[in-house]
Amino acid sequence: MADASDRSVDKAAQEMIARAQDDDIGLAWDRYDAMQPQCGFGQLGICCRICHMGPCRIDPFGDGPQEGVCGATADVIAARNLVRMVAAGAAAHSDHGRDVTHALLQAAENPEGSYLIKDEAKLLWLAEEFDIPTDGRQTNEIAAELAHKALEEFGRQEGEVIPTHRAPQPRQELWRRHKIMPRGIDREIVQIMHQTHMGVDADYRNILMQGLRASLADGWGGSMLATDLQDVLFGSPEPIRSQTNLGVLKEDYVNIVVHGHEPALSEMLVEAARSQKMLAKAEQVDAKGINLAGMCCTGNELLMRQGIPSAGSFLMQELAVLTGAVDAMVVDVQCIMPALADLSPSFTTKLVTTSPKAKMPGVEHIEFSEDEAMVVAEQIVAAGIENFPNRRDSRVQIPDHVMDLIGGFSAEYVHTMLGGRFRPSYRPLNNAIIEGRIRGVAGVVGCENPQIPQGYGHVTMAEELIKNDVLVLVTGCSALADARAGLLQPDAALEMAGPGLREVCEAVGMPPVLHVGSCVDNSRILIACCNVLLEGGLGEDISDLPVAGAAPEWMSEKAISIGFYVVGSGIFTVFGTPHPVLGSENVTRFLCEDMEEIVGACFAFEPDPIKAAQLMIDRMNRKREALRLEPMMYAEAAST
Ligand code: SF4
Ligand code: MSK
Repeated sequence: MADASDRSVDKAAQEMIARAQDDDIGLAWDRYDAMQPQCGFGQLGICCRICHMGPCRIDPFGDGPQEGVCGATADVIAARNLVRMVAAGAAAHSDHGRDVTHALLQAAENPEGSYLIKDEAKLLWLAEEFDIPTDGRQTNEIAAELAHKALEEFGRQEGEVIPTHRAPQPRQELWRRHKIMPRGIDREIVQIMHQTHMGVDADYRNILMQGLRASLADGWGGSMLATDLQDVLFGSPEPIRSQTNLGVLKEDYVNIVVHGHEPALSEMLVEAARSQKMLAKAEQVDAKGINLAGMCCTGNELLMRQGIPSAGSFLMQELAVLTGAVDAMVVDVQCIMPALADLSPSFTTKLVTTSPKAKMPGVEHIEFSEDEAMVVAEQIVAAGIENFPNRRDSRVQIPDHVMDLIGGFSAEYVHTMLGGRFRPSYRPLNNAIIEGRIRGVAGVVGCENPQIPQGYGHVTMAEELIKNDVLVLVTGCSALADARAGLLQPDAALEMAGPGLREVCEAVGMPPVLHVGSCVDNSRILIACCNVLLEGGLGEDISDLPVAGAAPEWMSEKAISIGFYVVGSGIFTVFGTPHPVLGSENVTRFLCEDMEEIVGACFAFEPDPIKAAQLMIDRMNRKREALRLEPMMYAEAAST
């Protein structure tokens, strides 16, 4: 039996993995082991089941078939499979964005309803961008018009998605030149599905370029709108203290874990859980109170805005149930393991699905709708409270591991954090890069995957980067892995950061690893790059900047879409495990070399997080040289 420390670097996770092993309960890691050997054709991306003449597969050794029944080559098959992953990932992000837009419309049209508009300044800023008159108009009127216009953006048939115009001019011109400036996300995804239908596009390059275009509609459209409109509705994040790991669950409280991605319901759950009505109900079942905790990106959304503690990241969803202390796990969409349905009853956890898009057989479904948000939220909290007396105390085992953290860094807040309330500005960040205190900025994002010990890739990479004076921005499960390791605390800077980065962190009082949000909030990293360029002195385009991206433990199709739009925006990006395309030399070369010529950045695949960090650092050094920046201020930081 595998040692728990081979499965996760985190002590709380190890404790629960060991518990599962003792009780002979299979977890994602065990199911992964049972799946070995995994299908080599699938791993290489050269099986096709797009039409019913197939399934077809290409012999990677060259002895067997080199074409499908229709004549599709490994290049065509691998490219088609990959961009279909982009389509699915972009759809997930952008459908999330559309749901937020509906919630904004609900808030605007029904001021007495569940939602309020919390960030009017951001609403007005967006109104200007969308050419919406504001003089003499009520906030609600403006919000309604913005919601309608934003909804039109998702389906935009012609022209350019409006937030793409936030990108620097040279980037916009590059997108137009290569015909990848995106229209609406719906349009681009439909085009991917058509282009990759049997017997349509047989040019792997053309297929991959459409993948880029659709991903840009996600990053600069669907995801960016999701982030912006969530900020308008629920407030733009500002630094906030919180905690993470399974130890945030409380023995004597009703524990409700919210898991998935969308904050529209979970924001209401926060209010419901704090209400006197629900607290009184909890008292009736002898609970000391109601403890709401996050999981995955719904958790990140609540953590960033409300300071709600996070119980964990993707691979911890089953482990949270194993504590026997979760009275309700409420799931919305994305990254929810179907395995929860069988596991939950054994540990008296009431699993509740809430989205019409994500149900599970035999699991209670309490459907969420924006127009009855608070009613549904109260119903769900009540279900958790009613389940509390069913807990079997002898089965409760909450690992004693909790880590403090600071989250809530938005691209906008960086202005204030660095420049102060009176002179908000990116100038201090630009100067720190120009003078060689900070080498560059890395975005380390994405999931966890049982192929890699949980957290090893994220934490090792982040530590290596900060040691080399690289400021690290994190989102999603990467942020939570670093948080568990203590990297989201200012003190971490003193102990681990290189001397230049340490100086900056000490002066500002910030951690060297900044939590900027959930998966859709990777758009905040793009905006931070735009703000740096606007501040001046570091080039004209995003591809000029000493920045890099990484997804060391990715698993989701959303990660492929994110990778595509980040590279398409000009940022070199390393994936820990390769995209499933290695069965096609041409597609692999396109991703890892040719894209450099087209969009000024490309992918690399590197499983060793230290080597991957070094690739990112090399890239930053080359960009620094091209910009003729000062040498790094402290030479010793350059060595790893
Ligand atoms: Fe086979 Fe071509 Fe059909 Fe794919 S599209 S399953 S390669 S015949
Ligand atoms: S939750 S997409 S496992 S980051 Fe956003 Fe984590 Fe990846 Fe889901």
